[in-house]
Amino acid sequence: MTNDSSSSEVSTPTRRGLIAAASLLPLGATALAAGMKIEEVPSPGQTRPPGQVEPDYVLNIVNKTMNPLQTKGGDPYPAILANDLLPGTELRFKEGDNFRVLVNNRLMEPTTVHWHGMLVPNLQDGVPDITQAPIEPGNSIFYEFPIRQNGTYWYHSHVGLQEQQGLAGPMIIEPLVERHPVDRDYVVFLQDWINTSPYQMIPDIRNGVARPGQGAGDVWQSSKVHQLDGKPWDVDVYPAGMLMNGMPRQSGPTFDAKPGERIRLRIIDGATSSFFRVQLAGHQMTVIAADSQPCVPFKVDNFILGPGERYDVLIDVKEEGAWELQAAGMGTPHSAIGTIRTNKNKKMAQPNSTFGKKLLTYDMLSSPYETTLPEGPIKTFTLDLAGDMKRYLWSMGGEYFKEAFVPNPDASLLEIESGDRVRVIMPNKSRMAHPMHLHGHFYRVVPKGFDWDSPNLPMKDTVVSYPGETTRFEFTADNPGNWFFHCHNLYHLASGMAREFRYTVSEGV
Ligand SMILES: [Cu+2]
Repeated sequence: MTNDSSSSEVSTPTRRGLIAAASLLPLGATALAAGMKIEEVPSPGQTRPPGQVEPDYVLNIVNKTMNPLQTKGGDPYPAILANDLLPGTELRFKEGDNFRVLVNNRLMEPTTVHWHGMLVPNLQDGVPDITQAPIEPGNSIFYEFPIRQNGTYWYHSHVGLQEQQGLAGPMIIEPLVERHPVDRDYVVFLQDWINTSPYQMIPDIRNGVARPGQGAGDVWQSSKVHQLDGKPWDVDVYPAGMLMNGMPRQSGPTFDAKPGERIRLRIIDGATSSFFRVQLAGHQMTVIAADSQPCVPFKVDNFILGPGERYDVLIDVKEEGAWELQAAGMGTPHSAIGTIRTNKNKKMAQPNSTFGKKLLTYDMLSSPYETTLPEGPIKTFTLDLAGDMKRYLWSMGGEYFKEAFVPNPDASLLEIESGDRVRVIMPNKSRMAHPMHLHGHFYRVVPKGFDWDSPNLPMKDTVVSYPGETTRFEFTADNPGNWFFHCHNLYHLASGMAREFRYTVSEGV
């Protein structure tokens, strides 16, 4: 950091009594400490006093009412957005740059923003009560850290259920050296939407309300629900519809192309609870990265992503035409739809109603370099993923994390030490798929059929654990702090499905 004021310490007491968020506050703290109103915090391009660091982006977190699915007869519903946009402003940086983002909370409630997949210093991780105090109404936080990675990421609120109200957006880090030069590079940001209050969902589920999430004017066609291999895909919240880059299926985004071009799609599941199965009419897709991390390129007909996951794919456009890009919401009758087209007059080719056979599975992902971890003391955690469906509480390792909808939390810390080789084994004893996300680290996933010693296992930050299966991963403890580890289904998180990894130091050291 170049800002002298960044060294000032401001202690922010939290529930866990540990945290000092101070060194990440150069701009906002300075402005606020000087008694400036929030409106007076300068925007990019405005002149600042010498010595102050400019943010590259300002995210104003605001309320708005909207009906993004264009539901007939649906009343606009209160949304929470970054810069009035759904999804929020795309953040784009270059590897090696400093990440400098000013977040202004212009809501009447607290918020934070988490930078999903970023190897941040712990205090910049944006998790209330674990790495920082929530940003109170009218307050600001300046997040700043060096960027030492590249690829496709996203950001989202980590307070309450604000993510379901729209507070999420894409974040792209361009590499210093591009492995896959392309003619066009598009972001495909997928979200689910409900035309009602997300805070009603868990009470409704607990009260046995049919199809929580369905509001006035919403349509749910049971005969058209997307399944996997003819098996039901369980959902507990029933979205009103899906969005691609904030647009509903009837008027989705168009991605222009020319014959002969190579296109990169950065597909991000920024949904609250929805998994998507993605296919493109008339094309296979070459997968080149999973959760920002490169993989040996391979072709698939389609893939499933869970909330938090990202896949980067290449498409070679061979001829004139228009092709539908479908992201089918698993367990729902809804899809987000876009079009890749070379010619405005062409009729759009639609994908087959049955998905192509070659579905991406984790055992197809292979890192282009060896990912074997350095030697270190092996620490193994076995954490059952389970749900108490009568009370609608979700647990990891039989314990419930303190969250809004958890009456009696008892989750203990998962204690690790720097240098540990941490192994996590998660038998999924529930009927639902859980996208399990670890903050602040990438881990190597050990798919079925592989063992801990396999050299080229894929690196990820979010892994889907399927019902009845056991998911395994390992990481080196190399980023000290308190790190959230949770299911990225927001309703599962809010009802207990989370734990905290905490770095400790052995006595006597
Ligand atoms: Cu879950």
